Amino acid sequence: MQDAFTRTIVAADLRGSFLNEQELAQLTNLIKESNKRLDAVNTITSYAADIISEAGHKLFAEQTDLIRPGGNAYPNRRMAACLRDMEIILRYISYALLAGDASVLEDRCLNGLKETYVALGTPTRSVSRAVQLMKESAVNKITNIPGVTRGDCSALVNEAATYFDKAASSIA
Ligand code: PEB
Repeated sequence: MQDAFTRTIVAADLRGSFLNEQELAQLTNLIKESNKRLDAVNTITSYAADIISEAGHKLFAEQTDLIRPGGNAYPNRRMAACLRDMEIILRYISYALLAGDASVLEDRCLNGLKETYVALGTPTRSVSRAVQLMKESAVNKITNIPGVTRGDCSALVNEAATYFDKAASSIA
């Protein structure tokens, strides 16, 4: 598992050189913008239940077969497993956003996940859609954090979106 700092250091060490100007500038910017990052992570963390519930409702409204007898979110045991899976994926995305690096998400969550769903007979495209719907909800929450002054958080929102996209495309 890496973060933006260790990733940069590992790359510099491989070259056997000091951090270059560009690397230092990127890390300086990361520190300068770190309050926004923490606010965003805090938002995903504290609104996790809402994000999962909103995305779940949309998924089951779009794909009603999932909740009918024989569907992959029927009966309650499977529904619970599905919501739990969404929570696990969202949790790893929140770690990646904190770290500024996707490796924790890739190594500890996505590695082998698609194969697991194929083996379980869980429709991978539906799980992928669930992740996209969580992205929509999370991006909305991050851009409208109550009690936090509105500023330019587009870079951070874009970065968060890349982690959701990575998860969605690795499962699809
Ligand atoms: C991945 N999910 C399930 C299982 C595992 C995972 C390993 C099998 C064991 C179990 O049931 O606990 N576990 C999960 C995960 C990590 C992990 C993400 C990451 C580290 O360790 N059903 C649907 C939707 C979808 C869904 C499309 C979006 O209709 C999911 C939610 N996952 C789902 C379901 C099961 C499951 C298990 C229904 C139960 C499958 C079954 O028992 O038939």
